[in-house]
Amino acid sequence: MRVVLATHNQHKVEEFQGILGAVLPELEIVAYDGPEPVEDGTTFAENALIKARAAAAHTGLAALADDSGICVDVLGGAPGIFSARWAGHGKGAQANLDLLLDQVADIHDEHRGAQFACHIAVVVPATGFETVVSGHWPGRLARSAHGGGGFGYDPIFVPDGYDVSAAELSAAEKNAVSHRARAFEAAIPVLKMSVIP
Ligand code: ITT
Repeated sequence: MRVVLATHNQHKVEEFQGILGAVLPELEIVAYDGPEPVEDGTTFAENALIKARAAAAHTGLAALADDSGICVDVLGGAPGIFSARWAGHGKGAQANLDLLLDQVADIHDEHRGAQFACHIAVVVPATGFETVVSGHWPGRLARSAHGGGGFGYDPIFVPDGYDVSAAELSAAEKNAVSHRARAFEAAIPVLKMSVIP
């Protein structure tokens, strides 16, 4: 069964394959290379649906999309849906991360709470089925970047229960406990019901 994954973020593709490959081997995940829709939703869920609908409409296949980001308590949940472009369009992950560290530089350790959020939309054009599931990964912001694994804000995110950043975890460890893994826990029964014959 072929399912199109509506992302242009190669790191997400690898994490999807790492998480899904073992659990639902009957799904063949194909990367979406069609036009990118404008992500003008106001929530993770709206943006995930916008991306999945565009890929489903373009390919005719069942589509999955992930909208995700980091939400910092003292910033009222920001960067949130703006995580990919927090320092401005096209500035890149390092600039985003540096800006966020600057913004919380004066914040004491006990107030540096943050969480990653991942919303996964499932759109099945053949039946009109649509849904969005989510997962969260609580933790706190480090004072500086550590580790070379993962992507995005991983080097400055210390998950609850760990003394190291998410970028210091192996891919398998991150894929077992991350926001994306938790969203998939919710997505798997939905995929079994809506996509797999
Ligand atoms: P697509 O829209 O093409 O899927 P994108 O990277 O633009 O790719 P989002 O709009 O969902 O995707 O933005 C997600 C951003 O949130 C991502 O670029 C990272 O900065 C951050 N992010 C999401 N998941 C993350 C993770 O597991 N580790 C670190 N940072 C993450």
